[in-house]
Amino acid sequence: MSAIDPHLPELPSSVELGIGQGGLAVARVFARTGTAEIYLRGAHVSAWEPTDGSPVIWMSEQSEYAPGVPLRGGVPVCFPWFAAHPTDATAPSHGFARLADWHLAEARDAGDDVVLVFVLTDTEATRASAWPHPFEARYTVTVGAELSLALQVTNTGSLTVGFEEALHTYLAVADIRQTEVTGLEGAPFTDRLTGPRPAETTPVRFDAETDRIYLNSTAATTVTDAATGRRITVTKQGSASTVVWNPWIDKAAAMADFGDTEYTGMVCVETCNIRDNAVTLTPGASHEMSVRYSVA
Ligand code: TA6
Repeated sequence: MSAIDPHLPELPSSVELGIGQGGLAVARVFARTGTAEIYLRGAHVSAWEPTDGSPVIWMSEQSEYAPGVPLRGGVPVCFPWFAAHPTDATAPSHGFARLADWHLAEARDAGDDVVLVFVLTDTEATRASAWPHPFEARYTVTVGAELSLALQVTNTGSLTVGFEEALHTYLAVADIRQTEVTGLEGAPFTDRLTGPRPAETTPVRFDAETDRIYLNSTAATTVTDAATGRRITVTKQGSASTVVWNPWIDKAAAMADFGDTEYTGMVCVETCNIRDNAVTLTPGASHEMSVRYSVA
């Protein structure tokens, strides 16, 4: 039990709970091999930095930290739908999970790493939402020389349910115009701007707004940042969809919480189960989607 909050677990010295931007509760993590920050709003990883490297997770300087507004950058947890809700125009983009206050259920040292477990269960608000089902989501964040994220969803209701999910990760790059994403060659994709596209044999490169959905793709990907030589490898389990996104100039300028020139410093490689790859859970069943980021 912690003196700070009777519901909190005992915290190891490597984890501090404090107040971050906008007065929001934040967990600051100091593992021997890496540091991180996770806002309890949305269980939102907003920073991760291996001790021998530079920041890997990107956050916008313009991000808002206000109720009802998702943080811009980091790792938004998108659940139980992806992007706009298919039938309810009033429903928030990418679901309610990233707007909800998650509970820090566990925090412990694990060798050189630190493990935190955040939990979100159905509330009056979610039961009144476009997805009113009972559920428990457990999100395990492992911080160290690598960053590992695992989202486990359990159907605690009596009906079979379907949902979409995404760890919508913003990765920091020195220059998007010298960045490429490999691992998706040979996979057909849908470009949200121009529709279904045939597989390509070349890496994904960026010279315009890029918003690609790869379905039935379990491949690991690597983001190569030629300007610095850094490679970020994204390895996933339990995920059949990958999204690659950069807003480029016009869309960046159109977003109030995204600096007009910030598009050059980020790329989203998102670990998902969306559209045809949505998850179906019978009563009592669980599903886990996980992803690991390593830097070379
Ligand atoms: O990740 C792709 C995407 O669906 C883009 O179309 C863009 O809308 C992005 O997500 C950000 O969505 P948000 O609701 O966070 O502004």
